[in-house]
Amino acid sequence: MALRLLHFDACPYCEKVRLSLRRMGLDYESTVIDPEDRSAVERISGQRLVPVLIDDDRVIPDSSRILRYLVARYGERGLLPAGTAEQALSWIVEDYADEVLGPLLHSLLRDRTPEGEPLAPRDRKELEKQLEAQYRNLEQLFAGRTCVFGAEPGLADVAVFAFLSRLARQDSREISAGFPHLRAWYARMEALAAR
Ligand SMILES: N[C@@H](CCC(=O)N[C@@H](CS)C(=O)NCC(=O)O)C(=O)O
Repeated sequence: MALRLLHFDACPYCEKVRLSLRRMGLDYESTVIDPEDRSAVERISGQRLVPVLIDDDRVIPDSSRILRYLVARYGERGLLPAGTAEQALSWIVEDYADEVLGPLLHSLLRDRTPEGEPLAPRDRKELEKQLEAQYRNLEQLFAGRTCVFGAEPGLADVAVFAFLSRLARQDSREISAGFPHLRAWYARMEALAAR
């Protein structure tokens, strides 16, 4: 087995894959990409987005495809919960993180609409309200659970954390004290990320 990951630090999709690889106990060779120079990514994978996983002669772009490949090739290794319904829900949460949290946080961090236009103050306020609603949902979830499923972090936790942690890292924004259970879960996830 010779896994290699093309990635860069500030990319949440890459963080999702890095943390999943760690959770699965899979070692990999790291190739850090300059976000301004995609030539190596394009040469290797035929497209410009990271992350890209290379496993011997296989080249796999797209974080969700990479994770499905890893599970199919190497087994679940703690990334997925036991039941099939919970496994399906884990993938659904992973998709939610990519499709809801990702664009929302991207707009807030760049202060731009998804089309690249500067955010008007009213639009920014609306996005902040949407983020607050996500926090409220997650607070309720973690008020009743240690992790999304079971006692140990899995795919669903990793996916949500990969995006929320961008706000802390790129904007020094902390989750408010009004969401104590979400904060406690976040601290547990930070410990996994620091391992
Ligand atoms: N759907 C892709 C999205 C990956 C993605 O958007 N990566 C960003 C970095 S976080 C990127 O490479 N952007 C470069 C660009 O848009 O040109 C995935 O899940 O891997």
